[in-house]
Amino acid sequence: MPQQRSSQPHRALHPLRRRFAPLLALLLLALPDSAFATLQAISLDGDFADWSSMEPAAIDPRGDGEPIDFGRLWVANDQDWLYLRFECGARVEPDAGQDLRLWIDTDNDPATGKKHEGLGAELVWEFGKRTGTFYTPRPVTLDPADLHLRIGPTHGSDQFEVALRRDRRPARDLPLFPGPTVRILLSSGRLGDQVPDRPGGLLYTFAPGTIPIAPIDFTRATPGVVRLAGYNIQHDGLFKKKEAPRQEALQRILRAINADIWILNEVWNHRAEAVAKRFEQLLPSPPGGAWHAVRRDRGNVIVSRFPIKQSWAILPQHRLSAALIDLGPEREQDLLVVANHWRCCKAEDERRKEAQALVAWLADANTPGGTLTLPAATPIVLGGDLNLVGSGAPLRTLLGGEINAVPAPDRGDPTPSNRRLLSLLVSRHSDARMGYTWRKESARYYPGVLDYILYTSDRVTVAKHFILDTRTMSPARLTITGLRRNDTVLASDHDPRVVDLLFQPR
Ligand SMILES: [Ca+2]
Ligand SMILES: [Ca+2]
Ligand SMILES: [Ca+2]
Repeated sequence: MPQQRSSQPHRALHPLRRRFAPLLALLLLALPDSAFATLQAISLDGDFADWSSMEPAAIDPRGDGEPIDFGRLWVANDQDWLYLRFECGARVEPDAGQDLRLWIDTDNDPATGKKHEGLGAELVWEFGKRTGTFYTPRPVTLDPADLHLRIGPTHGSDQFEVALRRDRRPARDLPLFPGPTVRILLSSGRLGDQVPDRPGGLLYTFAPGTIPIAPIDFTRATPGVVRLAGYNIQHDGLFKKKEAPRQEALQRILRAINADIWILNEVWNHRAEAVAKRFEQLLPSPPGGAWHAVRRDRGNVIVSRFPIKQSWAILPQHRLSAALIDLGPEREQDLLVVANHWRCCKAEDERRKEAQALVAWLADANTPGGTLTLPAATPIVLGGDLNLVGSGAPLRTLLGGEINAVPAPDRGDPTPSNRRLLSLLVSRHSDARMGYTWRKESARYYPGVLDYILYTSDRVTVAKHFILDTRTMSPARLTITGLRRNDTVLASDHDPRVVDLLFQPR
């Protein structure tokens, strides 16, 4: 007679987990199966400062799993979203190359759903495959759009924040979250780690209440700011004259933002002069003013209400260029604007090359000699589509390390006190606690931050900043700002980023 087999596959224990098992059992006995409930304003932007005041809901030991070795897990909610943050002990890419799974028993009933570690999970999400299953009880395959699943960052990281929309009905009009209490578990493959490391996962009760989202209004922070916007206009979007609704949407967006300096990506087939002329049509200059534009690579155009003094191509055959902008007699210094549109998708090696070339070029600009030398501590702002999926190493190149330790010309060798570093600007949508600048349903990548702004904080102060996405604006706010719900989608597959900059007066 054949041996009876359990319907639930046996989970093989990692040797390290086996070693920790007795200690874990003791720890778990001491822990009550208490329900956590935390109402918290989380911004889904790949930055974790918004979690810093919270205690973790579960702590898994280090060294009991590989390659993913879970550490702490936090859970929170607001009126619209369930949020998770977790540490995975190793840098992994959210959309590939790992077996990270989220199990949620969404009705807190072990008798329904997919049986796993004491849960009856209605939802199983496989991050690396960007797909999941909803057990209704019939299994239904889901994609990220079915859940409005968001994850950040969307490049390699050793921790992530995830959001799931609470009001989703992923299949057969059944609610994703039918009740107030759920059980949550994260796992990593057959031999991997899990958190919490106990049957039944983490019991979480949605905290009642509402945290209003204060809209960021589009008026300038103060009259003295310089407003800069970065915008990938998708395939020469400004010039698709036959696409009237798109042109109207673009015009409403340009007028709502009303920036002084624009970093445009994907101006493939038009000269800088044509862009300046088009800007005069869409966003006319005041009397006596004029739009200036420069194009020094194959797709980026820098457009400015201020005169452009000089410009450079930074890396031949790549979309990387810079312009020195004269901010007028009332401001002490010129502004160096760097336009970026890094190589897409799998071209990680090319993005590394672009990051290294940019840092080297900035080091040259900040140091006497070489191909160019800027006046000491010239303010620098970088913007554009960095296409940062993959490892995230190119961003780390930009943000730190000796390669970016540039001495001010009059201050000798770099020391920690006189390094010029680039600061990363983390923004949210004007009307939502969301940080993505690109979102295409059912695409190969999760919605994420592809469009960046970085700046030298020693001579520049950021006075206001936001991402414009009309999909996350309320009807009332659309009316106030002169926009329509589908404008950002009609105009481009990317959202514009906006920043108000303050400079030292003369
Ligand atoms: Ca965040
Ligand atoms: Ca662990
Ligand atoms: Ca269940």
